[in-house]
Amino acid sequence: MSAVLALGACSSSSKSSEPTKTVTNGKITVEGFDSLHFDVGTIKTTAGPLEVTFTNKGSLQHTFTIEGTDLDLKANAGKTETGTVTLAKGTYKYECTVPGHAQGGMKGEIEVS
Ligand SMILES: [Cu+2]
Repeated sequence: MSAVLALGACSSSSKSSEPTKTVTNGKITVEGFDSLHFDVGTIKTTAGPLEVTFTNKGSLQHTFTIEGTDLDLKANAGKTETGTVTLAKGTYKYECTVPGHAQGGMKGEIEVS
């Protein structure tokens, strides 16, 4: 539990401690974990369609949801969901919408240039 709390404390800034991934060929894969993090913190891409493949590596339900878009991938334990969203230039926030998960660290940003 203390590890989860520490993660939450770190993520009070807009930057997550998770790595940055740059999209190639309009596709990205994201993994979600029960420790309440994704395997990516910042996603960099260019305007246009983005295909997201989200795999839930945990035993809880997780989602990969981009605010302000209709991309809302809900994956049950061990499942993979794929969806495509068209993004305009700007910065978007994404998170897991299961209550408490974003606060625990399941969130990040997409920078579209
Ligand atoms: Cu979650």
